[in-house]
Amino acid sequence: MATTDLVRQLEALGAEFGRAAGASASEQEIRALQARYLGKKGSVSQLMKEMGKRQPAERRELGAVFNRIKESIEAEVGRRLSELGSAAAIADLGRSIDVTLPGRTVPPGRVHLLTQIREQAVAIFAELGFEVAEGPQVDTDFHCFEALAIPKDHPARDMQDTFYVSDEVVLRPHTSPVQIRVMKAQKPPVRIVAPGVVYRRDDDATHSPMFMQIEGLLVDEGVRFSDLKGVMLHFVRRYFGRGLDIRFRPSYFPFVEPGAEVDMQCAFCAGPGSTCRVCKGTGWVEIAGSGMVDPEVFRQVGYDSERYTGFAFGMGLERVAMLRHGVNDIKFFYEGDLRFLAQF
Ligand code: 2NL
Repeated sequence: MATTDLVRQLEALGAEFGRAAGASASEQEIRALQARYLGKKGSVSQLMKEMGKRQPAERRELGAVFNRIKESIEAEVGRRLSELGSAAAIADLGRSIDVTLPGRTVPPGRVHLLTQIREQAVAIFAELGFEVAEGPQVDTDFHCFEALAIPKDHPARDMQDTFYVSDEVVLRPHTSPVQIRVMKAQKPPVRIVAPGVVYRRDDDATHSPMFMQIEGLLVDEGVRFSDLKGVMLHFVRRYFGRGLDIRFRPSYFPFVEPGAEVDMQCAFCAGPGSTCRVCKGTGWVEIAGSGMVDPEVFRQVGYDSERYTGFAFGMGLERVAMLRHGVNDIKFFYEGDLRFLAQF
């Protein structure tokens, strides 16, 4: 190729670059274009390979042309970049911001209904001198069953009802193991409530595999069933208000003797004979299980059952919350739906 043709072609590439750069719309585009001309395999670089085949004099001349084209391409890149930059800055200045728009408010959070219920229940028992005790949610067969005199063949120990981690370790199905631990650790008098989550293999409109319970335990000399009655009555009156009454129905729990279920008058209806769905027209709703601590439990924790007596009770907190607020499905507590939760 004649030197003059080479020079003409280089000039043409330079001009071509100028037009393409003028039409490019972003830094990325310009950089890509630059690589297509000046990169290792770029069109300008390819032509310059011809230079090697020339005599020294021609080589000098071509070198000068090459440098001029290369510099003009680089200058063009710089020019277009600053052009695009100022166009962007101007567009930015042109944006209008409505400073009168109200800000986006972050709604305040709130304490979950179940937490409120638990705190209120604890506060009511605290008025009677009960202290809060806590313990692990994963506990041993001994703390959950054996120490409570629950026989080996009792249905509660069945795999159908309890979540087993291993033969000897379970997810606690009640908070009684907390009380067992406290009794093993300290002498009477004991006056505690154990609130917390418990686990059972149950799942329907009124049962959840994980739910919240509060149990109470009072052990001292001379504790009687009437003390239990007074504590339960205080709780119901403080929690549900008004002059609601309670009643005890004989029932069986392996860890108490005698045992009783605690009912309170239905807060939703006029009483027996109504069509109330909450109490099914009986006028009473069950709220807890209770009883006098079985001497076998005292033997298991090393208490002298000749000297001490005690009562215990257990309540499902979801049930209490459902009764108080007219909630008809336990799943509302766990779904995290603000349309429900924000009402409390
Ligand atoms: C229910 C029944 C109950 C207890 C829990 C208890 C704990 C110890 C010793 C004796 Cl350490 N008893 N707890 C007693 C009777 C009933 O709960 O239906 N709960 C929802």
